[in-house]
Amino acid sequence: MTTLLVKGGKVIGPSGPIDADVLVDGERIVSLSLPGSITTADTVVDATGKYVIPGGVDAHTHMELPFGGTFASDTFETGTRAAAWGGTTTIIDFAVQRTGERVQDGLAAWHAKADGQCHVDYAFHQILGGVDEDALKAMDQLVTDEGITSFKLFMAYPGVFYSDDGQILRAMQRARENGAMIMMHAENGPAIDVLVAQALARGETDPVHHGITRPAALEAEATSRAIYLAEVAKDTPLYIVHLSASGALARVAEARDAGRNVFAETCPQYLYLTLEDQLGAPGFEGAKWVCSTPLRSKHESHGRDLWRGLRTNDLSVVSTDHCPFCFKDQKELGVGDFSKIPNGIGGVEHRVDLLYQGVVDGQLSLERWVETIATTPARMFGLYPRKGVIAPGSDADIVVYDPDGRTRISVETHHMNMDHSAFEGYEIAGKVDTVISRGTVLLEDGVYRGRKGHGQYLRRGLSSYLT
Ligand code: DUC
Ligand code: ZN
Ligand code: ZN
Repeated sequence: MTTLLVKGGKVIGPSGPIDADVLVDGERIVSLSLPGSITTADTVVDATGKYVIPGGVDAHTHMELPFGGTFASDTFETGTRAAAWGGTTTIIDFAVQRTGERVQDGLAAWHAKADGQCHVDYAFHQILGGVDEDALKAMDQLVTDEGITSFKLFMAYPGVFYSDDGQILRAMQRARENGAMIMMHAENGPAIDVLVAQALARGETDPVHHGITRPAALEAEATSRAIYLAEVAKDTPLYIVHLSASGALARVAEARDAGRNVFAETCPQYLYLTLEDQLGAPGFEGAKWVCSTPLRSKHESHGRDLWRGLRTNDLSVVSTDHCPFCFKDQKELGVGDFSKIPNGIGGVEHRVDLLYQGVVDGQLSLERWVETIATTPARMFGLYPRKGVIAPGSDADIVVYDPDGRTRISVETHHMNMDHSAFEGYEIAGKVDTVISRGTVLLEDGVYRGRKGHGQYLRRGLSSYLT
């Protein structure tokens, strides 16, 4: 086996920063030791003056997702390469069962897209596009045989991914039995469809109306309903995805205060971007920021509340909901009708940096930064302690992060397959310096050395938070 030593850095773990050298043998971490106590290794990475953190775990991506008559523009190859550039060494993507399709066929199609293509390790959640007797049986089989222990349901998108309350309850009851996590897209889709039709009838066709017709109240209502349905299903574990609104956060916080098995994630776009400044950009420009849940108004308290929720652990995880579409030919499908703009923002490359900016701004501690981007998603989705921590026995997924570096986000320099950036021009204090995945250096001195096929499929266990 070849050894690798990451020396001189400050290792950030759940119990705080410690000065330690990290020794890797093959694909695993074998020890953390006093600085300078190990002097030889086949490869030495100098982390002096830098943070040494576990590789990022992005628990919410959509490579090649079919949506609105097109496909998300990152393949597993381009998307995982961009993830590696940004310090994310594990993604959990969503395999899709379309309505009318067998769950196992949807899953097989996802494996076929990803197999041999990935630069970093990957796992799958399963989207259930139709909850029926077969799908319920498939849930058991995926948990037992496939290492897929979480299922996403949609309260939005009637006619596409939507499940009604009865279907949701049945899937939750099944999850309570087999130990899986239910992930919920919590927006009231039928009510949104009414608002969308009314807006279009009034001639309101610009991208900003995507946000106006998906009001925060319909996210809070659906979040509350999901929490009640999970209670009826004997407190089945529930994870609210891409939470963007203060009202929804309040419902999650209430449930957590009551000791319920309720968790939530937010995404960088909801922490930094707003309905007025981005979605409301002049003309059709705002289409770049059409995603669901939508960006929220800066005149309300959403962004501030989300940062607080991250500090208090009412929000446990930051994922990207990476779902990129090019402006040309893809977002443009919705010129003259905002409801035809494919929903999604690409950001898999920038999550680690954008959340480090939260540390610089005094919103998060260093430990909380690492928890929300790596440790907690690994625990939440059955990948811990293999992923999400720098500890003996864990995979050697390690990022050396330079707090004195600077990152400027731009379409000119990013590696995602999209013709614009949702964070164009953002300057961040901090920079991904070196990226190691299972003992292999992917990025060093600004030079990318990774390759497609290095990334392996990860079978996941049950959530560490399961009670
Ligand atoms: N939201 C998005 O913005 N894109 C894909 C699916 C979703 O729920
Ligand atoms: Zn969603
Ligand atoms: Zn999503």
